[in-house]
Amino acid sequence: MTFRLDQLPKKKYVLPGNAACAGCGMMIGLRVLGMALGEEVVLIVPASCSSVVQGLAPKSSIAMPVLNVPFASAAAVATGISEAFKALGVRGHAVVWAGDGSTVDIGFAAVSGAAERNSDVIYVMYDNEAYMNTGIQRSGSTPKYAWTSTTPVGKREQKKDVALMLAVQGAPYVATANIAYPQDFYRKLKRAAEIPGFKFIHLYAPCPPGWRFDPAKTVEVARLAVETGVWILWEYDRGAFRLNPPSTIYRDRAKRRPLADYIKIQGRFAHLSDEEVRFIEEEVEAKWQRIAKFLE
Ligand SMILES: Cc1ncc(C[n+]2csc(CCOP(=O)(O)OP(=O)(O)O)c2C)c(N)n1
Ligand code: SF4
Ligand SMILES: [Mg+2]
Repeated sequence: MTFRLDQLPKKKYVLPGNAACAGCGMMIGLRVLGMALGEEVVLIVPASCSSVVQGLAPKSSIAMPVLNVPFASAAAVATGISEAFKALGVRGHAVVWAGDGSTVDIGFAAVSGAAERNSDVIYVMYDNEAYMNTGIQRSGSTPKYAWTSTTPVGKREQKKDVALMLAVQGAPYVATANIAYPQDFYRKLKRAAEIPGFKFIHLYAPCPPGWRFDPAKTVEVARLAVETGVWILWEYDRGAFRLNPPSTIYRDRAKRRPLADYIKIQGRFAHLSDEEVRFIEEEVEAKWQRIAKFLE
């Protein structure tokens, strides 16, 4: 199913005047989530930028029911909400909207547990690649070499591929998405809503202050991640693993833009040597090779 951006629903579920920074990628993603699921959703939000920028009820900037929950509990709370919906005969989706820190680190046991129970939950992890709300600390999802306030000379460890981990665990639907491709994200949310059981969407969401780039360039940075092959759009739909456009093009390394185009635009990578950039390029290729094994 393909459709134009102007064919997406017009109603706004994220209201103006919220406290997000200019150019916040996470808020672009949340707007799309509202368009796709806004009428039938309870959002479960662990501590994060999302829980802060929404403001206080009754003047919250999120026009959807929101349950703000402790850090590690989001997936477990969502299981409870979805079971309550079933018991009461309520039509609706329990949707977790969580950052990378609470998902890949502190809350991962609950996430993996919900996947094991196959709880009827849509879990969206918006990935700004650090603990942004508390001052840009590195998370398990921060990419190697990136500056954060706790990795002043660059992170030394690899980024966790949490989506692939959950696909391997056997969750019925797992996908990656990117805020520069809202139609793709919208379609994936709609698809997730059709499938019973545990669904996980890993959304790439740049953060201008945390990644140190001009807030006007959020969508450009997000698009460059796909065009350089750093971010791969794929979905695993009940056993079928496939790439999604435009990542289908970038499987061919020769078609990718040079990685430097992505690196040079972000201050968090300003300290990298050319050798380190070449090294990351090889790691990007290694990730493609890993994904390719699932496509065979
Ligand atoms: C158990 C616990 N530890 C630490 C905190 C402090 N805290 C609140 S938000 C946050 C950062 C969350 O990072 P992430 O999940 O990536 O979301 P982001 O802020 O990037 O949106 C932290 C560490 C907390 N609220 N609870
Ligand atoms: S710190 Fe980053 S993720 Fe948090 S509100 Fe600002 S731009 Fe958004
Ligand atoms: Mg984060």
